[in-house]
Parts: sequence; structure tokens; C-alpha cells
Amino acid sequence: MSKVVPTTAFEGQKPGTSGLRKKVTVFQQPNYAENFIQSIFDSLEGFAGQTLVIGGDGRFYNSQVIQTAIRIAAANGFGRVLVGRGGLLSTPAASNVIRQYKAFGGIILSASHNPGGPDGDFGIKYNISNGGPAPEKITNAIFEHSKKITQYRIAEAADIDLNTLGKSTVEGMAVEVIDPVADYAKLMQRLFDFDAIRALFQSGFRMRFDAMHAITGPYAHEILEGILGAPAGTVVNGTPLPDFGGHHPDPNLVHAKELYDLMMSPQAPDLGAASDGDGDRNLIIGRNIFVNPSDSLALLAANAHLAPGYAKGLVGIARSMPTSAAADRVAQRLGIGCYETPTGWKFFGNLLDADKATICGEESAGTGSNHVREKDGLWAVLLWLNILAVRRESVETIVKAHWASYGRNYYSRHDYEEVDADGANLLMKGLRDRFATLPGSHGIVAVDDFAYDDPIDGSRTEGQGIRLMFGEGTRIVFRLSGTGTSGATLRVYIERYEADPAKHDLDPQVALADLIALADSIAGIKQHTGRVTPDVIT
Ligand code: VG1
Ligand code: CO
Repeated sequence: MSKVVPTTAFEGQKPGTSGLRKKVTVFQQPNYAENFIQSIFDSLEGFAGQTLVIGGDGRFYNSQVIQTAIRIAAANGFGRVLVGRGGLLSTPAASNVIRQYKAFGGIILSASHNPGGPDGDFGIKYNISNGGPAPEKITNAIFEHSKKITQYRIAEAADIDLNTLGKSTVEGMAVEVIDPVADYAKLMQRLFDFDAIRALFQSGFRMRFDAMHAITGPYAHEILEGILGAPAGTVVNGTPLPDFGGHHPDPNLVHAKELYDLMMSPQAPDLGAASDGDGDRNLIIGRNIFVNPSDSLALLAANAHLAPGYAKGLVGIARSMPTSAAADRVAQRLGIGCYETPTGWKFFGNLLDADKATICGEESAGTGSNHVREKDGLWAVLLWLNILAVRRESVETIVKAHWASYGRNYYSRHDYEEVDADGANLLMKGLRDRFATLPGSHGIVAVDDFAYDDPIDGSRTEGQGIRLMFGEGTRIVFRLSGTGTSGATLRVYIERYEADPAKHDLDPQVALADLIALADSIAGIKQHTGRVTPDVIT
């Protein structure tokens, strides 16, 4: 029997860059998750009898909300739910399952790179039938429904055993517990030359993959060590834990510092890689060289034809606005389309569906392709491996040859995390108020607040980041994060193009030092945030 439960609306159930993210303690309030899930269904039409995919990154509270989501889906009339064993599905694997089984959509329980555990973060995201994050039209509708919700429908049923593969029913709705890795591994096998990668490992090539106690552990174990024959121990921190072992599952140079230090040491293997909480990000470090994610996007695009799945070439490349223009230079040389979107994977979906872009990427360690509709951490690692297996050169040689050929986009992102929200808003307002006077000063040629007109559906998205443009590939971008759960996080993106190979060997912090100082003096970062240095430098 399902029942209708009266409820009252919660404030602030507005999805951000990637779903609704809040502290676990916020989600634990009675009816909080129920309200949001019902608001998702209230925003959708035509799902009666259809399939819904549910899975999460295994963080604390995942197993409770999965059961809740199954019961609400049953009471709302879905015909079938596919759920990963143990309630687990990486974000790209969930995207694949939605597409492969022609599901109506999916609910992904994740707060991605945010910390987990009882005092950490939780999140819920809805993906549509193409496998990608719901576009803003839907996320806005969900928010509107969440503000006026008065009841939700939920089945009164026992918990589903999520640890055993197989079928059961909840009030007439079929529930299938599926292997979270199998379909995804098959997809990777179709895209990449697994024989070549296997031969690479056989030749003595060594890598370390840090799964950060998050969702990619089972995927990396099976694909890298299982199918591809990488030596046991290649994957470290490979068991997903509800609190990620107390760490921040964010594959950056601060939270994956151990990996970075190893790669800079004499004991370094040939390749270091890591992924985040939900498996959609990738960190790539060669021996002696960190590969900036913007450069990685450009390199993957330039070399993708070496992998069977992309042998026919790319139709286009899309990148988020703050991502460096390194990929644009590749698109230009290939004579293919190049698109600049707001931050967040939801903006790539239309371009991928319309076959305007094959590879997409973000500076935040997110790269992916038209194989799913999410960024995909392990995919990026496998594409790198495929390229290394064909070229048989070191990561450092490949990166430096790329710069010599295309020029180098010196690039860095400075994050000021959990700063006072009023101060951060004042900083952004202070910049906006000076739009008329900034051009002409400090070498600035133009300023704007990035807006995007989607070329496929015509929708417009405004206020996506303030750009100070200095001409010739030099710019500073200011943006407030849409994934944090307390205070505000200010991101400052700094970029300068350098064509001369004789000048390609600088530390980006040195090469960009003047712009970094200018960013502070123009925006008043210290004054508005009270911070002297960023928390994270990428
Ligand atoms: C950040 C990144 C963005 C990414 C988003 C979700 O958003 O900058 O590029 O798409 O996280 O990634 P924001 O609004 O905090 O800058 V994930 O791996 O957290 O789902
Ligand atoms: Co993520």
C-alpha cells in the first residue's frame, strides 16, 4: 500500500551546478529528502510504467535515501527501478545505464568531491533520458515545486536487499539490482584498444590509480587490474568507504598530495591518476609533470584518433568558459567546431545529443565524450593509457611536444573556500559596478559577465562568471561556486597564452604572478574574504 504523507516545504532546495548538495544533517531532517524526490517527480511527465535508474557514490546516508527513493518511485507509478548492487553506481556508469536500458531518467545520490560522513555532505541529482544532468528548465521546475509541496507519495514496503543481484517488486514496481561495473566495463572495451593497453602493462609500464576510497575503486580494480592486467596494487584506496576514509575525495593537488609527491619522486611510476567521490573527475600526473586539466582536455582531443572509438575523428570540442583555450587551438587545427559553455556538465548535453561535439571538458578535472552524458574519470584515464600505449612516449614528452606545437596556455585556478558569503557577493558586485570603467585600465580590453545562448534549444543562461580580458589569450575570471554547502567559495581562474617554446618551462604560479597580484588588487580578494592565500591552487 502506498500512502500520501502531508509535508511542508523546505527553503533552499535549489539545485546548484550539479544537483542539490547540503550537509548530511540537513538531509536527515524528516521529509527533507522525500520532499526533494517528490518535487523531482512532480516536475516530470509521462513516466508511468517507465524505468528509473538509482545509484550513488556510497557515501554516508546513501543506503537510506536509496530505499526512500525506491519507495517514492513505486508510489508515483514508475514501472521498474534499476539500482546498482550495494546502492552503488558511479556517475558516468549511471549515465550509461540510463542510456543502455532506455530509462526515463535516473536519480544519482552524490555530493561528488565534497567530503562525506555524518558531518559531511550529501546530494541528489536528477538525470534525464539522454543520461545527462537535467537542464536548467527542469532544475528550475524542481525548485519551484519544492517551494509549494504539500504532500508526497510513498510505498509502505520493507527495505530491498541491495547486496544481492536479482529482481523483486515493490507495490507492483519491478526492482532489479544490477552489477554496477559490468556494462560500464564493456563500454570501455568498445572504445579503447584493450590489447594495446595490456601490452603496455606487460612491457613494464607502471601506474598508480588512487580511488580515494570512493566509487571508482571497484571499477578500477576490475578494469585496470582485472581486464587489463595491471599489477595488483596499481589501484590504491580502492574500497569505497562511507566517509572516504576521512579524506576529501577531490582529486586535486591538495587532497591527492600523496600521489603528487610520489609522481615527483625518484620512485615515480609512469602514470599517476585519481578520481573523485562519484567517479566523474580525473587527475593525471606524469612522472615529474602535473597535467593541468585544461591541457589534458586539449591533449586528449588532439590524440583521440589513436583510440578505436574515436578513430574517425571528432566532430567538435566543447569546454566550459573558465577552462583554458588550449582545446580551442586543437579544434582550430582540426577544423572542427568549438563551443564555450557555462560551468557544469548539464550544458554539454544538447551539444552532444545534436552531434556538435565529441569531447567535452572542464578545468575542474572533468573530461568526457559522447559515450555517455556525464564527465567520466576512468574514461579519461583509459584514453590516456590508450594514447601512451600507441605513442610509447612519456607523459612529459607528450605534453611538452603539444606545447611546442600549439603554444602553452599557462593556467591556474585559485580557490578560496567557505569564505563569508556577504564578502564574496560584495566582491562580485564591486567588479560588476566597475564594468564601465575597467576597460582601459591595467591593460584590460573588455569585461563581461558570461552569458550563454544554447545553440540547440535557444535557452539563455546569465551571470556565469566575470571575465577580465586582456587580449591575446590573457584573462582573469571570477566565479562563485555552485557546489559548496557552507559560506561561499570564490574561484579565480587565471590564464595567459605563450607561443614561444623557449618560455614553456615556467611554474604557472611564476608565469602568472603579475596577473595573480592584479586579480587581488582589482577585486580586493584579501579585503573581501579576509584570506591572504587560496586554500587550493590548481
Ligand atoms: C564544480 C566545478 C565544475 C563541475 C562541478 C560538478 O562546480 O567547478 O566544473 O562541473 O563542480 O563537478 P562549482 O560550481 O563548484 O565551481 V562534481 O565532480 O562535483 O559533480
Ligand atoms: Co564528481
